Amino acid sequence: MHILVSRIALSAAMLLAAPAAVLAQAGQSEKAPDSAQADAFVAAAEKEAFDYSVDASRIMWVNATHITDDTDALAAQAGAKGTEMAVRFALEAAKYEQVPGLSFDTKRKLDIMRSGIVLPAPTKPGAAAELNEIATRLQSTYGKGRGTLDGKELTGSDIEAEMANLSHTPAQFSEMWTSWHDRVGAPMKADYVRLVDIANEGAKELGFADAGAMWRSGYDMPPDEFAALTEALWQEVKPLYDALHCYTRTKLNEKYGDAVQSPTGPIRADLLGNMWAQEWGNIYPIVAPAGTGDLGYDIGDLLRAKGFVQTTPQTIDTPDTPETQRRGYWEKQMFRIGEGFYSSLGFDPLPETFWQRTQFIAPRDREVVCHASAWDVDNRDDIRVKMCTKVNSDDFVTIHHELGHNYYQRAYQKHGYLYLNGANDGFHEAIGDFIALSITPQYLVQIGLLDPAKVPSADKDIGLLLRQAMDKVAFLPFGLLIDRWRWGVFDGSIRPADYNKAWTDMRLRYQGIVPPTDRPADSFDPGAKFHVPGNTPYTRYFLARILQFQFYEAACRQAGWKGPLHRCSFYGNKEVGKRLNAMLEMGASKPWPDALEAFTGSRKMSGKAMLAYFAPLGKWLDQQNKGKQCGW
Ligand code: X8Z
Ligand code: ZN
Repeated sequence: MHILVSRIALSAAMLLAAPAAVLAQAGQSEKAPDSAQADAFVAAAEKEAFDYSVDASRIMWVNATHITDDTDALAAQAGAKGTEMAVRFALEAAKYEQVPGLSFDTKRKLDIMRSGIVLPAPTKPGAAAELNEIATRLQSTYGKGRGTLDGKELTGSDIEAEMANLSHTPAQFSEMWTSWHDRVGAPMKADYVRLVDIANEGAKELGFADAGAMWRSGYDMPPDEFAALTEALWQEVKPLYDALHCYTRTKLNEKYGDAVQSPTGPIRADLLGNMWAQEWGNIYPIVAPAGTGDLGYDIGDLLRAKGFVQTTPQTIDTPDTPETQRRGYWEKQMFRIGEGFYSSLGFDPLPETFWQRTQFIAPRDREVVCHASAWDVDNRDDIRVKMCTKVNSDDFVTIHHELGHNYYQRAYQKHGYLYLNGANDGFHEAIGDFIALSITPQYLVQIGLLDPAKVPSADKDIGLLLRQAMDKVAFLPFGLLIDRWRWGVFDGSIRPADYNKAWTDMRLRYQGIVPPTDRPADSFDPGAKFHVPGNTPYTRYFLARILQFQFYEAACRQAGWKGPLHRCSFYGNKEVGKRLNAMLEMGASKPWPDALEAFTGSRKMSGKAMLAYFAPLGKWLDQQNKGKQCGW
């Protein structure tokens, strides 16, 4: 999580190193500060933040890959130092904002300092420390979380994989879903309530209405306009989601019967192949179109057929173990395939340290945060991933996602600290996903995973699109609602007594899903999703779902692709790589519409590319749904 961890900790924490000399100068001088002083403040702040971030990233890495009380204490301490630094910078930056004659970059960097803190704390003594102790405890609690299947405990990454295993019964899905939400989420509630109070107090001191308003202010437009933009994008794509929901509900009803899944109303959340019902691709076999639905391959099966073997706790290394039988060997090879895609576009190979320092699989002997993240530890070349990889299709895609973060980080490394970021956070999340849209059957043939005779014929197009839509389209309302809930929590319209009810209500309103079991009023189901205890803003993933199709459509146009959009792969296209790199290199140095224009020619985020990609499926779904009462 550089992005997740470092950048969060960093933006909160790191931003902050205001050089004492500069501050004294600004504060003591009789005259109002001038633009040269503003420049000096920014330069000194960037240096202090940069140095802090390297130390802090190392501490956060050790904590996330080796959770103990001691590493929690160290991480909380480092986080507190960073929060204090970031708040100090934000307050100082405000003093320079009105100075006449500021350069574009100084003004932009002052803005970033003012609003780029995920969890601000008030300046009163002890507040940053308490906030960071809570934030660390929440993240580690999630990392150590367990659910059960048939009464036996499973880790987070194991239970996530089991939710995708269609041989389980509805009762087993319900047990996994309920145990995970009860055991992981519920104990976090008191900490979360306190965290919200402190962060809001911090946001107010910095001149924001609440912490949610700060989150909405990082998009080169007023926060209200940003909220309206997300709503407009959602309305654009919602009809496609509604059609997919309707069709999927019919198929689940056919498979499980009325007693498990009613043919009308909401869908049971635990039947969709994913703990959070955020992506539904794993139940593709249940919804596949009759006759032409069998795509003939699953990426996990293809990997296994090529000899990729998933590491298990029973996999033992000894000095004599051949390399291909060592723990993590095959998972590492999956990353080699991902690297190969980026290399084919002309990006340099990953550094040797990537292969030495990445956590490829869950260690056997200690607790870790398994949720995948990409890190840039030294803001230079020490890029790595932390993942508990499994040999399956989801993780094959996630590897491309994480590597997208790492290549982005490397592309913008020449900038000053405050520009070491995506054009906006949605861009950072979209890069690897857009690359992964190129994992077409033909691409799988090119890299030797799929037999050329098995490439699905044109009559399988609807199946291919449906398989993608189950992941991409199904995600949209989930991508929106996590922060809609947190925005409400931060602005006080959702009170602690109603946290869970408001969450369940929003899951119903946006996604049309219901929990498999009644939820006690004091449960805390949001805590069972990593990004809530991990304090990672989530609207970025909603934006990324939209943006990745804009990037993909542009890349396929650049590549001169003439066939159906979803069959396009720009693997090996150096021209696309060059143009992509031009956007990535910009980092956060320009407003995001400039970056979007550099690669796509457009300055607007729009659902049109996504709708164009899925257009044939949209028509087909409407036919399937004829005569059905859609909605819930
Ligand atoms: O958290 C992630 C990445 C790390 S930035 C694995 N994603 C979201 C999630 O898992 O909820 C990628 C898709 C959405
Ligand atoms: Zn990501």
